[in-house]
Amino acid sequence: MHAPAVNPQFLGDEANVGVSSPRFALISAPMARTVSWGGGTEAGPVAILEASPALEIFDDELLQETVRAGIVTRPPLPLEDYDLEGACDQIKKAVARELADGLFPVLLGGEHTVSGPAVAAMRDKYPDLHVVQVDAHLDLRDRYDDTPLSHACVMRRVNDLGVPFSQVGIRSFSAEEWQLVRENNWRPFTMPRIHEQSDWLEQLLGEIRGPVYLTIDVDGLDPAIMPATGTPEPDGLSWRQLTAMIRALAGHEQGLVGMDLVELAPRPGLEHATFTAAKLIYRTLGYVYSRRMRPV
Ligand SMILES: [Mn+2]
Repeated sequence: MHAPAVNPQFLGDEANVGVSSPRFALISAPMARTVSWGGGTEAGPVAILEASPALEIFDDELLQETVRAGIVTRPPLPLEDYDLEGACDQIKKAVARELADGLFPVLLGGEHTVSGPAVAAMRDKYPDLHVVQVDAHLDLRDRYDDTPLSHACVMRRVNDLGVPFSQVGIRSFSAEEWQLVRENNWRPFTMPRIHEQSDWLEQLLGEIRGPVYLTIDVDGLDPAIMPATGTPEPDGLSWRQLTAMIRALAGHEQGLVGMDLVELAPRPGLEHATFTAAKLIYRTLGYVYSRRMRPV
């Protein structure tokens, strides 16, 4: 199977604003090889792109047309031509290409595995990179289903790279993962912590020194608004909690330098979830484009 002749574009025809040097590049990585349960994440990128023309290009919070920054959509990466390692290498190269051209990469998964090679490319350009992971899960297993490249291991691989990270929205993990957290004195922003500590966002900003790569596993959001994912865990982040966090990150010191959104598994009847993912991406790009806002 090869990519269809016509690839949908983020925001459809409204993305064609004639900007000579666009700011943002969307890269589709429809990988779903190590999925535990549910499945369907390979359909995430095209579903987001196809839903996106329904967005208002005038952002209702930022009161700006973020599309004027220039948003280009690349053809989907031909990952089916490669084994798992080779596919990860293609993702790393694709992200590195955008960075070399001065664009802000926006990677669309696919399963969470795709974030590992993206972070590797980002770290090559930004040695003091900090990863902020939005997720229900720690994803700190060393191996899962006999592979170190499982979606359930992605933050362990980020840790192997020596990149510091903060984890937000956490509410599902194994005993071994929690032991690793305790041994390293990591302090993930679990949902109980977020509910109990009203200054959690200031605490998060306080851990961040360098530019931020944001990886959003959509299961970090509450399944009431984001049911279309493989493992929908109750008691997740609200839209307001998540967008307030991203707004603060974008306005903090060196801000955001790249992002991904992963683990969307579109389902018939749950089109609002796909639309929510598309709006979350557009809102995040809006925060990056407009650094006028104050953090927190
Ligand atoms: Mn997850």
